[in-house]
Amino acid sequence: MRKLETIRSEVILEVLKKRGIDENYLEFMLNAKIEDIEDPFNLENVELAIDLIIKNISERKPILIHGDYDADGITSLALLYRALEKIYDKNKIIPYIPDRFKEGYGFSENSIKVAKESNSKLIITVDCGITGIKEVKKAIDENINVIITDHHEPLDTLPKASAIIHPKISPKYNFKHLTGVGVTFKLIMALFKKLNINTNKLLWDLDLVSIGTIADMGELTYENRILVKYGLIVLEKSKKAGIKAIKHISGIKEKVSPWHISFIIAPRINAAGRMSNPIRSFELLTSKSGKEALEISKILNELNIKRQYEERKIIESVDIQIREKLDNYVLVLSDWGWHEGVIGIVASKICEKFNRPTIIISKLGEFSKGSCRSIEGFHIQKALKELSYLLEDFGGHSMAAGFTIRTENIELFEREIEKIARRELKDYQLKKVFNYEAELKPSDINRQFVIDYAKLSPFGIGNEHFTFLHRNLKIISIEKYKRSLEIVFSNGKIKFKTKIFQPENDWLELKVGDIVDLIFKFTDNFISKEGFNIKALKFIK
Ligand SMILES: [Mn+2]
Repeated sequence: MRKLETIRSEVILEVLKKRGIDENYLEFMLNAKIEDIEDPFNLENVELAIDLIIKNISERKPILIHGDYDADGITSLALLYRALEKIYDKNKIIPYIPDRFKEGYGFSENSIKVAKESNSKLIITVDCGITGIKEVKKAIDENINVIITDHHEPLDTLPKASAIIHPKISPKYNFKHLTGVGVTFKLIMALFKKLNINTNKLLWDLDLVSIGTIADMGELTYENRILVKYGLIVLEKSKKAGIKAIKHISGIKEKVSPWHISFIIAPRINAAGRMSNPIRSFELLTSKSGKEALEISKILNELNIKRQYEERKIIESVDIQIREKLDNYVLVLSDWGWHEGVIGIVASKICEKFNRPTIIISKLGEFSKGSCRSIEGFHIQKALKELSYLLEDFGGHSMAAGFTIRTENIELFEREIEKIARRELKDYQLKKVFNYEAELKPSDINRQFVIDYAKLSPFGIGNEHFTFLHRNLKIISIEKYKRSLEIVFSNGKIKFKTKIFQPENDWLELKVGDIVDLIFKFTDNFISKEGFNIKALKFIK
């Protein structure tokens, strides 16, 4: 029998208890293995789907695989392509990613044209399609079968596809929070099992699953926790030319953590779809050539720099609009000339900073595009659904969504969504609070603490880093940079280093020698030679 991991650090057990994590789930967190993921055949319609795939393969028909332009959609597509390539002629697998600017999000009608031209009789969507009622009908009219695999919120009516694979419409499937790439992974697993192919081979593609899951903000609980945990190990050792190249070009030498995915890898993969053609990122993740992969990585790096520039341009110009609207529950900000490819990231930054639902609308002409990010307690996709009479189309989840709107409707939309938010949210939910989960005392900090805390990784959504209060920390150094501050605290025994981006005035007034009580979180690479790396949230002097 295998030895079970446990947690012995008292202060860590205290926080876990507060979070409502019982013994069973803790045991799962610490000990679950890849064998413990759910049976893919519990997904509704999966048999139908794989029979159809096998039929098309045995008839030697081309298959069009339809992805999406974000990191989840691109990793999903690369994953499916890599799997099909193992069992089928790769010239017969036709990858398709819609153009964000011309076609927008979702199952694209244009893909049906491409399928027809290539004589494909089957389209498989990944990370999209659940709202593609019209498009599926069109495909059927053209005698093309459609398999939809998706994880976005289903509407009341589902498309009449040959098979829809979606955890939320699968009563037997327990875990509802797979992202697009997770659903794709399960479809492939089922397919390989059916064909009696060893599914262990597929585990080497979990690096893609971890990238898509974290980039798409999938919660890192249950099955996602296992997929990401193993995926991070694969990322470390990945033999994929594309993964090696992107790590090389962005200078990642250390252990890869969720932070690296969120802030380094995924932004580069996303940059292609935001600023240019997303197919480049797909090519990167399916490339067999180190030279080609390095060239693509360089291009992605440049596109990422361009993306940062466009983003900063909006953030700097939007400041006055925000100040005028700070009494609102929802921040609806709109203007001409905002780059459509970056409005989602801008929305998430502003949402995070002001702690309220944020909608950024880029006015384009007769129609405009909006991107939304929300906070706990306000289901943004449901709010859009309520206002669908004002929208041309919309889709998404509780915390993030997107839509197209007639430019003349923006004002009315802003008034109406504000009303919904005032009905759904209470005033206090808009206030940023820095509650800590436990007080960390110098006596709590020892080897056991460090070992136990690391066992709980990967941290992220659904498994947040712990928030601690540490009293009487002395500031031993302060470095000022253009956009950030670096402060090192000490409790006499160990040092705590933090970076503060765009620090508010109170932080700038701190001096070396000051003694403060500090509320902070640990960071992904929380341990270093000098001590702990933390994210300081608030101090009390
Ligand atoms: Mn997705």
